[in-house]
Amino acid sequence: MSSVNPLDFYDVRGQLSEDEQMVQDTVARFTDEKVLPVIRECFEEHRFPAELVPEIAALGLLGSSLEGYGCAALNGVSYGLICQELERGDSGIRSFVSVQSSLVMWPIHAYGSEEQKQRWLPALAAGEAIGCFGLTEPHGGSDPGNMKTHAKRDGDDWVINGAKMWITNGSIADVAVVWATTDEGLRGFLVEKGTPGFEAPEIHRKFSLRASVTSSLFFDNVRVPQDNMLPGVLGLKGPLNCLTQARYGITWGAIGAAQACLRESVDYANDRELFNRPVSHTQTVQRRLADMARRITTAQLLSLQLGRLKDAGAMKPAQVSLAKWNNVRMALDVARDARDILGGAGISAEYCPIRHMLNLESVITYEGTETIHELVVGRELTGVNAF
Ligand code: TGC
Ligand code: FAD
Repeated sequence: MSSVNPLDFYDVRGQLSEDEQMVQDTVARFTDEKVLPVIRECFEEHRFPAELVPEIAALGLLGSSLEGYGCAALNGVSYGLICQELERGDSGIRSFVSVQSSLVMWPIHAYGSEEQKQRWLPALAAGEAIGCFGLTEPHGGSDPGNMKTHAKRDGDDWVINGAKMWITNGSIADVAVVWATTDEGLRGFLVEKGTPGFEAPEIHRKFSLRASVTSSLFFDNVRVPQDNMLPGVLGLKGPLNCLTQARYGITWGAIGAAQACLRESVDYANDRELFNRPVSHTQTVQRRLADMARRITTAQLLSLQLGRLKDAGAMKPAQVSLAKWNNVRMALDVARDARDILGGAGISAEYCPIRHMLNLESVITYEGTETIHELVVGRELTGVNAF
């Protein structure tokens, strides 16, 4: 039998420290024991499994890279492995952790006042509070520089008007990190659930990320005190820096989804007998499986190197764009191919490829569409902004 691990062809695990391996094993066990048994039903019922949040928090997976405030202070590679193992279960679970960690806790930690950090970070790390990140607006998410939501100073308060769309965790969030234009430039605000004029209705009828909550946010003269403004950043680089953290995690997460699809394809092709032999004994199917392994392997090596750069403080946004583009495209192609290798069974939720495939249609769109990331790399190569 083969001496290589089909899901880790180049032994990326051998490059991990003992601590990193322990993180991977812990999250893998959680996915196998807690996520996989419920996720198919959650996807079918369009339900986020909120009952898993306390355990996700107890494992230290929320804000895992942050220091202090009850956070685990793990390195960037460990955060990547967390995303990979969670998304092997479902992109919706990884999404929950990405948003809470990279898009809510990270900006409060990086840009918040000490009072804001004390108020929110321990509760968010413990899963006692949930957060969401409101950047995208209904008229076009790719160009957040053209933001319409605005906040106007009124004495010691700010008054926010506008709307956000496609916001993960929106309806279940206790606090929303909301980006709005002001007379001074773009600013971030913490808007608490229940603030008069603030509504967060859920978006229904999704065919993707069905095990995740996605919402609109509406702000009708929402009054928040000056103390709820994030003092540490002004301008579009504020939210874009958060996206760099989350996109990095997604590069790893996509690998997990693809690994689940490859595993299912190999098992199915070994079992399925056609023309008096397992379909895995045909050259065509072997080439397709080999191609999946090739693409997963290159994505793994990309994310590992990106993680090492991140941990050395040397990771650049354009490098994250290249990996987000490559790895999510890889995972979506692998999921579609896996769906086909399973034939008719591939359209059934009994098997994971169709669920991953549908989820990855969101993953390739959110956190910057594939085109946006191609154009970021193009701009890096030419120096010309072609957006
Ligand atoms: P541009 O002029 O390029 O930049 C404005 C300022 O931002 C800085 N910057 C970045 N900083 C950190 N990380 C990055 N990736 C950055 N990219 C740019 C830049 O240096 C500049 O700083 P300064 O100091 O000079 O002012 O801005 P632009 O308007 O030309 O836009 C560039 C573009 C198109 C790349 C950007 O708008 C973009 O990334 N658009 C895509 C928007 C997006 O990704 N939205 C995601 C919403 S959140 C989400 O989808 C969550 S899903 C989560 C889940 O469920 O898992
Ligand atoms: P548009 O920006 O309208 O893009 C439409 C098309 O135009 C795309 O194909 C795009 O690639 C293309 N395009 C754009 N610009 C150019 C160009 N210059 N040249 C050529 N083509 C171009 N946002 C948040 O703020 N917070 C969240 O928590 C969040 N969660 C999400 C969860 C889900 C399930 C989904 C689907 C989205 C989520 N988003 C979130 C929004 C997501 O970030 C946006 O959908 C994404 O940024 C794209 O914006 P858009 O949907 O408005 O598409």
